[in-house]
Amino acid sequence: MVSQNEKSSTRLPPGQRETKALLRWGVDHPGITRSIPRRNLSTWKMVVDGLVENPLTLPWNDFLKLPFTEATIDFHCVEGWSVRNCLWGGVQFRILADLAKPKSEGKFVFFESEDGYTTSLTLEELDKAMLAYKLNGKDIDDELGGPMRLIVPDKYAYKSPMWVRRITFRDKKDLGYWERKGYSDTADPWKNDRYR
Ligand SMILES: Nc1nc2c(c(=O)[nH]1)N[C@H]1C(S)=C(S)[C@@H](COP(=O)(O)O)O[C@H]1N2
Ligand SMILES: [Mo]
Repeated sequence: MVSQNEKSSTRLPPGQRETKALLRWGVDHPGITRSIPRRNLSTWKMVVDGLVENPLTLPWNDFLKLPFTEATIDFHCVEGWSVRNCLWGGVQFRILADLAKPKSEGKFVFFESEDGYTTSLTLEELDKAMLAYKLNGKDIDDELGGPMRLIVPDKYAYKSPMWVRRITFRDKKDLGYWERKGYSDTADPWKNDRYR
């Protein structure tokens, strides 16, 4: 198997062109709502619930205590732009899943964000995902999904929700915002897998 890093050093997925920086929400392109959710770390909480043995409600300070890792990951928007070598820092999704202890039937993970955006992935697809709060060594700006967003390597970016606030383990697949509108649920940029 070719790793993400080997792939990114040689080529971009089909139909993608390189841009230098991530597009800022509400500045470079419109989101699903006009307004950008502004962080309030004193009231921020992440909820992990559904089919888990141990539901979690993590305030910001507790979230920061989870083990920190960094990874260099390319970013591919389904509209055709890619940003190479983003250095994301945060908590591996697996660490949070291990704390929440999904039941055997809870294999479908549904994400809800502050702006009403949703997406979903299987536990297997989330194996290398990160709940990121740093980008290139700095806190992630509100315009780029801060204080915390999911980053899923090797999926189009609509599978990387910004401003995540709730993660629910379910026993069936429920489609997210763009997937319901016709975008691919598997979203593999290397297969040009854009539409359902
Ligand atoms: N909450 C939320 N997350 C989202 C979206 C959104 O509208 N709301 N858009 C997705 C899409 S289509 C893209 S390309 C990226 C954009 O991320 P960026 O603003 O960091 O470039 O966020 C993804 N995650
Ligand atoms: Mo996108």
